[in-house]
Amino acid sequence: MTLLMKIIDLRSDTVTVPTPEMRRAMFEAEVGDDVYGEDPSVNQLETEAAALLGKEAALFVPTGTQGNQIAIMSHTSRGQEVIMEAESHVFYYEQGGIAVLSGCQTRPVPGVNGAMDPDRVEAAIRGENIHYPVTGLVCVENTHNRSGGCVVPMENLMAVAEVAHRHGVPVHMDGARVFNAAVAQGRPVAEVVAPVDSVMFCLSKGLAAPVGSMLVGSQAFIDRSRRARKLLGGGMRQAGILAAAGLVSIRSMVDRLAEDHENAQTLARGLNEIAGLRVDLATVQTNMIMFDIDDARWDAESLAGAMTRAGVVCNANGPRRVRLVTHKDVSAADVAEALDRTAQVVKAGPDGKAAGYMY
Ligand code: TLP
Repeated sequence: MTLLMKIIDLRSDTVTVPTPEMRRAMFEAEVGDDVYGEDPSVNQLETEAAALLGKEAALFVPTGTQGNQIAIMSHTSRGQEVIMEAESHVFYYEQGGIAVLSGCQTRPVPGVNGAMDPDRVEAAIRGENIHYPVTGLVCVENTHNRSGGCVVPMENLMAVAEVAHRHGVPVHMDGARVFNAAVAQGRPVAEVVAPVDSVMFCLSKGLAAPVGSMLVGSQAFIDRSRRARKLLGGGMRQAGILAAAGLVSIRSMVDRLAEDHENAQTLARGLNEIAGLRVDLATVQTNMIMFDIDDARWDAESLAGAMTRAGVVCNANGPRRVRLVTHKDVSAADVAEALDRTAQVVKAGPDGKAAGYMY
């Protein structure tokens, strides 16, 4: 007899698969050629996304990375400097796209749980001097991935945006998970993004659409962004097939993010009780957990590998740090099972065999 082990995939909320409602909407989607502006489903998604975020216009883009890079291209000119948090996705995970695509240089400012000190942002903004590059943009990230999904506090966002705007510098938000930030704070998403000029948010993460992100901002910004998207080869044709799922995401997948946040709390508390693992519970604010490994027998790669072989699929996020992400395809029962398996794996050690599990 073969016993099949359930795989609990906690690598990212990007692994969520579309809901039956999304698949139906995709099957039935009205479509047209979106490069001609004739796809009704894409147009509907862009209209609803702009309204939901309280901005003038929106653009459907294939990925979050492309959305961020288009935003930077649209806000800046070559040779300018872009200020961003030192652990942010645009700085850390986008292959230096800012230099390659926008011809700009980066000015990382260290943050605390993703929040930059507004005074340090102000100090980093260039003054008038013929030797200096011009500061073209400030980027913020909310929620902040590398701090474990922390919410950037509203007062901090407002203070950073106020400083930038006072110096005539626009602000872009990498809001890949901005709906998690909104739900965690119990605020409408429009309020969370009100201080910034443009926002990228992902449909394909916790909101569970198969593909796609949105870029939102002023009409003039979106007009420039539409040209930049075409330049990057991101002008899609009958993209309404994808936008139809995105519409389900923004209409009906937002409120349930609270469940992912509850599951993350349970997971974090459970992990903290496993000898040798440590979670800073104050940083568990949305759907991510970073845990640190104190047990000297393990490093992050070996433990993430052993957990993965035990069906708790996860990634290392540093030499002794592992990241886990909850999402709609992980239930409360899965969380309990993941904790049980993880406890067994850690206890058994890298050379041991945890009873019942193949690794
Ligand atoms: N993040 C992915 C990986 O790239 C790390 C993940 O699994 O978390 N901004 C933020 C804050 C992100 O976390 C991500 C994806 C992106 C942008 C890029 O989105 P995609 O993957 O759609 O290009």
